[in-house]
Parts: sequence; C-alpha cells; structure tokens
Amino acid sequence: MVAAAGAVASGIVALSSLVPSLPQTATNGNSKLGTLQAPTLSDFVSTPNTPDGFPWGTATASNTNPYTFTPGGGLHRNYQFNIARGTIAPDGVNRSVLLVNGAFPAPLIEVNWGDTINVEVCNNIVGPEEGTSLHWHGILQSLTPWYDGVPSVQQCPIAPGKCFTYSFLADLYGTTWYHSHYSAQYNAGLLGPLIIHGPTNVPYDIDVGPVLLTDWYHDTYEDIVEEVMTKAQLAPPLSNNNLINGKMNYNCSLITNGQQCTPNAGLSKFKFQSGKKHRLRLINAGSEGIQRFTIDGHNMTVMANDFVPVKPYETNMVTLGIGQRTDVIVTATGPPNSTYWMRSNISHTCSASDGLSPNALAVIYYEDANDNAVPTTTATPFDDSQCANDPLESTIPFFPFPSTSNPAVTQEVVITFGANSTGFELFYMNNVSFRANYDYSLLALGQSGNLSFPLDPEWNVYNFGTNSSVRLIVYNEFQFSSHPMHLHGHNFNVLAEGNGFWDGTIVHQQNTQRRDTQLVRPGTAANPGYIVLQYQTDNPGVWPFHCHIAWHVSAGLYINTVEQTQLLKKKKIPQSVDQTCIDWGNYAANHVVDEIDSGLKERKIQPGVLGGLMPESPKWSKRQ
Ligand SMILES: *[C@@H]1O[C@H](CO)[C@@H](O)[C@H](O)[C@H]1NC(C)=O
Ligand SMILES: *[C@@H]1O[C@H](CO)[C@@H](O)[C@H](O)[C@H]1NC(C)=O
Ligand SMILES: *[C@@H]1O[C@H](CO)[C@@H](O)[C@H](O)[C@H]1NC(C)=O
Ligand SMILES: *[C@@H]1O[C@H](CO)[C@@H](O)[C@H](O)[C@H]1NC(C)=O
Ligand SMILES: *[C@@H]1O[C@H](CO)[C@@H](O)[C@H](O)[C@H]1NC(C)=O
Ligand SMILES: *[C@@H]1O[C@H](CO)[C@@H](O)[C@H](O)[C@H]1NC(C)=O
Ligand SMILES: *[C@@H]1O[C@H](CO)[C@@H](O)[C@H](O)[C@H]1NC(C)=O
Ligand SMILES: *[C@@H]1O[C@H](CO)[C@@H](O)[C@H](O)[C@H]1NC(C)=O
Ligand SMILES: *[C@@H]1O[C@H](CO)[C@@H](O)[C@H](O)[C@H]1NC(C)=O
Ligand SMILES: [Cu+2]
Repeated sequence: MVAAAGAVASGIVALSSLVPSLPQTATNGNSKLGTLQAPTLSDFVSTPNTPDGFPWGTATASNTNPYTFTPGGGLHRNYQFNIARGTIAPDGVNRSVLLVNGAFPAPLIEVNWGDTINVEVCNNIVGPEEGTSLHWHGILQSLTPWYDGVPSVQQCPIAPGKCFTYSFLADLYGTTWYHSHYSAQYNAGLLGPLIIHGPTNVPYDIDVGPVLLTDWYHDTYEDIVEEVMTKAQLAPPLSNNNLINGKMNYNCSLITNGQQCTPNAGLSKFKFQSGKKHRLRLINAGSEGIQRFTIDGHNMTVMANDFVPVKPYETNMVTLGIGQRTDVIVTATGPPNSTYWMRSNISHTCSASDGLSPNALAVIYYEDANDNAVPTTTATPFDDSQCANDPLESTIPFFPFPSTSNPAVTQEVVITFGANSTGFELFYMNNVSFRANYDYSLLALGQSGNLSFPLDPEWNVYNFGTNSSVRLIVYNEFQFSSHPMHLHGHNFNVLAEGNGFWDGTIVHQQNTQRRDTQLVRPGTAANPGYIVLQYQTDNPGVWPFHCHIAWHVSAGLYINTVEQTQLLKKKKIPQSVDQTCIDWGNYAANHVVDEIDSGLKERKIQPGVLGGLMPESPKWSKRQ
C-alpha cells in the first residue's frame, strides 16, 4: 500500500493491479489511443513513390528549408468525419461530449510531408443542433487560406446537417492537432492528433505516436461558457481532472452532483523496449492548464517545438501551454521487466484547476513487465514557479533562419481584463474585446476588396496592407494568468520574452526560436509580461492571433490580422466555402442563434450542474 500511495498522492489508483474497470468503448468510444493495442508509427505512411527511400527524397532537416520547399509527388489522403454528440466517461465520470466518428480523442490524421489532406466534415450534431468547423493548428494554408477553419473569419460555420470538405497541403512536418474553432466546442472532445511525417533531426528507434495532454471538465462546455460570460465573474472555470491520451481515473467520492462515476476507469498504457530510443509527440490539447510533463526515472531530449525542429537539448520536465507541442526522445534506460509512471501535472502556480485531481498518470511498461502491474516509481521534482516556456536560449531552431532585421511595421498589443459598460468581465486587446459576426466571412470581405472592417470595431481587425513583415510586441497586464498566444498561418520568430518592458534585446538574434504558440507571462500595467514576435507577411489572408485558453477566447482575447491585401484580391475562394455562408444564413434565418461568447455560440441549453464544482478561486478573488 505504501509504495503506490506514496507515488500517487491522491490515491486514485487501485493498489494491486491496473486492470481497467470500464471497457475502452465506455471511456473513449471508438478510439484505441491509450491502450496497448494502439499502433506505434512508421517513419512514413506507405506510398508507392519513394525514389530515395523516403517520400521526401533527399530533403533532410538540415539541408532543406521547409518554408520554401515542399516535396513533389505527394498523395491525396482522404478522411470522412462525422461529428455527433455522445456520452463517454474518459475518467469514469459520464459526460456529454462531441465526437468525430464516435472517438475521443478524435481519429489520428497521419500523412507524409507534401501530401494533400482532404477531410469531409459532416455536422450531425443534434439534440440540440449547433454549427461547427475544424481548424488545423499550425498548418500554414499558404495555397488555401479559406481552409483554416475559423468561423466568421475564413468561412461560416458548417450548418447543422451540412457537410464541408477541407483540402490542404501538409506543408510543414512534425506534430500537431486539429480542433473545433466554434465557441469552446473542443472542450467537449472535438480534438484529435495530426502527424506529418518528414525528415528527423534526431535519430530514434520507435515512434510511440501522439501523447495528448488535456485538462478535463465534468461540466458541459456550454455551461462553462455561460459561467465565463456571466456578469461579475468571480473565478475562472476550474478543471476537474487531467487526461493523458483521453484517459485517467477519478476519486468518485468527490462527485457531489449525482453524475455517474466509476472508479479505476483505466489509465493510458505505453510500451517501451529497453535500450531503445522512443519518440513521444506531446500535445497540450486542453482548454486552460499549463502541463508539466515528466517520466519517473527518465530524462527527455527535446527535438521539436510545434512544427519547428530544434537543436536537441536534455530536460527532465517539459512545459506546454495550450496549443503547444513538443517532440521528445526518451531512451529506455530501465531493466526489461520495469514499469514507470508517466505524469503530466497541471501547473499549480499558473493554472486554474480545482486542485482535486490535477496530476495525470499513465504507465510505461517495458517489454517483460506484466501489463497490469502498478509502478512504484517516484515523481521527478521540478520548478513550477515560472508561467513561461523554456528559455529562448535553449530553443534554437535546427534549420537556421536569420530573420531579425527591422520589420516593415511594428504593432504593440496590450492585453487587459475588466468589466465592459454593462458589467460583463471581458478580455481586451488594445481596449477591444473581440466578438464574431457569423453573417460575414472576413476573408471573403477582404478578397472582394471591402476592407472597411473598422465599421465593426469588435471584429478587431489589424490590416497590415502590403507591409512585408510585422513585429508584434505583446504586453500582458493580466495578473492571474499567462496566455499561450497563437498565430494562424505562420510560425513566428520569438525575439524576446519576459517581464517588464522590452529593452530591444533579441535573444539568439542570429537564429531566433520559431513556433506557432508562445506563452506570455502574467503581469501588471507597471510590470507586464511581454513577448516580441516577428514574421514575414508572405501569406495573403486573414489570420487570427489569439490566446489559446478556451475561456479567454470566449471572453474576447483575440484579434484578426490581414496581410498582403493586393495579392488577396487575386485569390479565388472556392464556391463550397461561399456556400457555408449561404447555408448558415438559411439556418440562422429559421433558428434563434444565441451567441453568448465572443465566438461563436448559437444556442442556450438548460443551466446545468456548475454550482458545486466552481469554488471561488483565491487567485482571481484577489482581483477585487
Ligand atoms: C477520495 O475523496 C474522499 C473525499 O475527499 C477522501 O475522503 C478519500 O480519502 C479519497 N480517496 C482516496 C482513495 O484518495
Ligand atoms: C453513461 O451514460 C450512458 C447514457 O446515459 C449509459 O448508457 C452508460 O451506461 C453510462 N456509462 C457509465 C460508465 O456510467
Ligand atoms: C537527468 O539529467 C540530469 C541532469 O543532466 C542528471 O543529473 C540526471 O542524473 C539524469 N537522470 C536520469 C534518470 O538520467
Ligand atoms: C526484475 O528483474 C530483476 C532482475 O532479474 C529482479 O531482481 C526484479 O525483482 C524484477 N522486478 C520485477 C518487478 O519483476
Ligand atoms: C506531480 O504529480 C505527482 C503525482 O502524480 C506528485 O507526486 C508530484 O509531487 C507533482 N509534482 C509537482 C512538482 O508538483
Ligand atoms: C458587454 O459584454 C456582454 C458580453 O459579451 C455583451 O452582451 C454586452 O453587449 C456588452 N456591453 C456593451 C455595452 O457592449
Ligand atoms: C486603451 O485605453 C487606455 C485608457 O483609456 C488608454 O490610455 C490607451 O491609450 C488605450 N489604448 C489604445 C491602444 O487605444
Ligand atoms: C463592406 O462590408 C461591410 C461589412 O463590414 C458591409 O456592411 C458593406 O455593405 C460592404 N460594402 C460593400 C460595397 O460590399
Ligand atoms: C503597414 O501597416 C500599417 C498598419 O499597421 C498600415 O497603416 C500601413 O498602411 C501599411 N503599409 C502598407 C504599405 O501597406
Ligand atoms: Cu489567455
């Protein structure tokens, strides 16, 4: 008893055996992820066309710039996604979710660099109906800015009963995910891994595949969003649990609202082979929490952050803000019969969990271990004090990319929080809180040359015209949270980050860190957190720049950037994309669309079970 209880402070794991008490279908529907039956991945998806051994030919991580080269001869990879409601119990607590093809996490999309990904998405959400749309996080969409998947920005929502096909190039390689960009729908489970095979910058033996880390809520996303958008909100929504590949246990004695709960539902399990190097593709696909990922008794070699391979460096803990990915190599240094805890803790310092079950567990079984043995290993201690990513001095891109000459235009953006004139507490970027309007697609307006966006200040559009590069200096004056800031359509260079006011210093100027999501630290007006980002505006389109915390987006922490307006006018938006607006218009004309958050909410359901699960956060109460 002592050994396991010591390793797992909350006692949420049975002490003798890890035989799950629920079948995989009850916890994860049609997903096999998290079971020992989940396949490891090959170096690339089979293709008849591998002239030089790899689909990408002789391109390597060191000899090829992926921003200027895409392998030829890619194949079309077709997927059919049916989005519908379901009821599952990922941690033993039954809740209503939104599923792709009945699976949580949603199905793996696995292709090769240079392939074309075609996904037909059918909206079969009923009881009640909702719009939806899917975003392919980190994909540049240079050829297809209309398939980025943000409703009111590049398309209208996919109306209930309608299908829409996304078709885009796998333009970069590495690890990412896709998720609904409609309100906070992805909190309800509408998220899945997307892996693009390409050259590797660090050799390894076994590709373990995606390791999705998601904070988890027992309420529906609609209830949480309504709470977020309530007047004089006293606390942020607090997550109730934390999942690895969609699985975790829960202490059912903690349930106070009558929700069905089964103890020992089942943890995710992974197989290691002693002596081999394993690639793990960590993805923070949660709603709010910063994840601190560790493996007892093992160090990790970081090889990529987001879609950017980095010069490998060793660490014993990986920090991931929402939306971020880190690929690591783990050498199996234990004996062949050993088992170890894999852990992902929601940061106690930085994030808003209810504190009852913030530390996710999974198990690593070496080849000779009993598949239901309970590890007795000890947690790796780590420093939880910084609400920030690894130092920019450590995260140096593998492919050098000098980039930090003076930009054509510099835009400062200040993040604040406070009540609007009718008493609703919102986030602001430069004093404007974003609110979407489903009746328009900004991309369609921009393409038609109608750039009078400021007519509606709540669309928060920054038109960079024909400027060739942009520097964004982002100051966070919100004391109670960092923000994982994500830019669509680009990997930005991260010139600097810290607290205070940027003094102009660029970290590792000859080759700055690049990625698509970067944490800006918490701060105050006198001592803000800051990040300095720069990118080439070489992607004509309308690209959101926003915090990836679901509840912060709901409360307006979001701007739209427009770039290369002259080139945008020459683009031809496919008719099927225009059709989403016609279909949505018809739907909205016949239904009440109640948009309760910034984005993208169209209905109200019966108020649910929030009360007991939302204790006041001491962190936010200080605000008064
Ligand atoms: C589960 O939670 C209850 C209520 O807080 C607590 O008394 C009990 O010790 C917990 N059980 C375990 C196994 O940790
Ligand atoms: C979850 O709820 C569904 C529908 O009410 C029910 O069929 C199922 O048995 C429940 N599962 C668990 C694990 O409680
Ligand atoms: C992990 O790395 C640290 C620092 O390099 C080292 O002290 C420690 O022994 C390593 N741990 C393991 C399990 O290899
Ligand atoms: C693993 O193997 C070693 C060496 O044979 C042995 O001492 C140890 O008890 C084994 N551990 C388990 C958990 O079986
Ligand atoms: C992380 O979670 C584990 C429980 O899985 C706990 O024992 C450990 O203390 C936590 N680490 C930190 C630094 O909070
Ligand atoms: C304040 O925000 C709420 C929630 O977004 C919105 O309904 C209301 O119209 C806003 N008030 C004003 C004056 O804009
Ligand atoms: C935002 O409002 C504050 C207070 O009125 C003002 O000082 C500041 O200049 C405004 N910022 C912008 C970008 O308009
Ligand atoms: C331009 O777009 C606005 C919405 O931002 C719309 O009200 C206006 O009618 C459009 N103008 C033209 C000429 O299409
Ligand atoms: C550059 O961007 C600024 C907005 O930040 C805009 O006012 C200006 O017109 C743009 N310049 C060109 C050449 O498009
Ligand atoms: Cu945020």
